[in-house]
Amino acid sequence: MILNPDQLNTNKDDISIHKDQFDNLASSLSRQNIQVDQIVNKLANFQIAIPSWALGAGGTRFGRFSYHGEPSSLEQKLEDIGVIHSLTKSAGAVSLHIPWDIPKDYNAIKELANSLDIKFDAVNSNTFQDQPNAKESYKFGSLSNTSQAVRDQAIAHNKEVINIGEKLGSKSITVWLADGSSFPGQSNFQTALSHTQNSLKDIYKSLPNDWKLFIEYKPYEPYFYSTVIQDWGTSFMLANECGEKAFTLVDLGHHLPNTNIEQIVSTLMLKGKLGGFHFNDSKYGDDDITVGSIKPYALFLIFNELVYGMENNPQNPELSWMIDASHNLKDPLEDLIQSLETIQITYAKALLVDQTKLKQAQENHDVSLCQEILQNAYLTDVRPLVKQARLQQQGALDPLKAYRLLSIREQLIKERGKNTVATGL
Ligand code: LRH
Ligand code: MN
Repeated sequence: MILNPDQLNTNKDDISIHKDQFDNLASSLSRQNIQVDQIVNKLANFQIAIPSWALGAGGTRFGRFSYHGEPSSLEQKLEDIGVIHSLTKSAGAVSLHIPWDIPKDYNAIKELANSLDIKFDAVNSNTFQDQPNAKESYKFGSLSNTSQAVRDQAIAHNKEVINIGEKLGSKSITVWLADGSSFPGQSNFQTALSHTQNSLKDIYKSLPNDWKLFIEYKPYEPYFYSTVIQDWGTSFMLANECGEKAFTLVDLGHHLPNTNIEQIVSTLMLKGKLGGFHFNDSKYGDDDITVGSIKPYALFLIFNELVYGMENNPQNPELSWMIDASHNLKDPLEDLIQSLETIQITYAKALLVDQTKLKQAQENHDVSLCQEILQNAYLTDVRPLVKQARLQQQGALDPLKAYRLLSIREQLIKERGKNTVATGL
């Protein structure tokens, strides 16, 4: 399914209402010496990678409720991302998970992605599941396993993932390890960490010069007592040991309750070791639900540190922006459209923060004014800016509304039937 721009924004009233709202907001922001065009351009250039493993219905150990019309091939997954990108103009990249999404025909896949204006962001390795006919099992770990043979198999897999990424034009690999233990005494923490360090160094040696290695941390799940790469500090330490092309990846759902994630982000940027994000939201665990659906202000505080860091930390490279979600209830495409919208809105609010005034108030210990400056930006309805950025690129004024008006899910079911199942989580 390919969408063309003149199928969008057919309701002229919506356009004129938007114009009024945008003009009002733009004039009030200009009076505060805010460069509205700059913000709109930053939003237009802000592209977020869609996870190839989140285009079908997710599930839990208690069950999975299929969503009809799911993509059953990488080609169909790219088409679905193409639909989201046509509507939002902010989903111009895909993050593949290997082996769930190994291309059969690399040239065909690259041509299709190119025709849909989709780039290949980080590729993800998978040493948390055993593949059919695999010689070694990852049941008791992969890069940290006590068995050299298992570690070698996992290292070889990661090198294969880099090769696949190179053929597609990707420039980074994300390594997330399930490795850990579910019972006290089950594993020797030091041995597990040393094996992991040496295995990552081995993988790092195969990294092309212009590539990055993202080390993703997580406190628990699938194991419930310890995780080898449990927190940002462990990932940061492992990245430093590997070298200048290794960075920490922050998955928002990978923090214990009430963790100050914005402080972690600011620390990693100051140290030049923040590689990128897996955006999602959560109430309790790694729930992988719609971005900003539970803690929108926390996401704003994270973006405030990102904006400060992008202005003040040239030592930190350009970041990789990716969503990592699992859809148990919503239409996967609607869920991703809502997440993209929230990320854009939150970035826009953070760009309204007067960083100079805030720094001054912080220097003066004017605590109340600090909060006023932050919340003035947070409480500004920036949706006209996000809509303007989309309109400038022939996207939909209201992507979710357009998705429903065009009956895209119904068309996908007609094309693919009710029982197709997408690979992934
Ligand atoms: C682990 C994780 C990781 C992916 C997986 C799909 O929880 O966040 O990023 O490999 O989800
Ligand atoms: Mn993740």
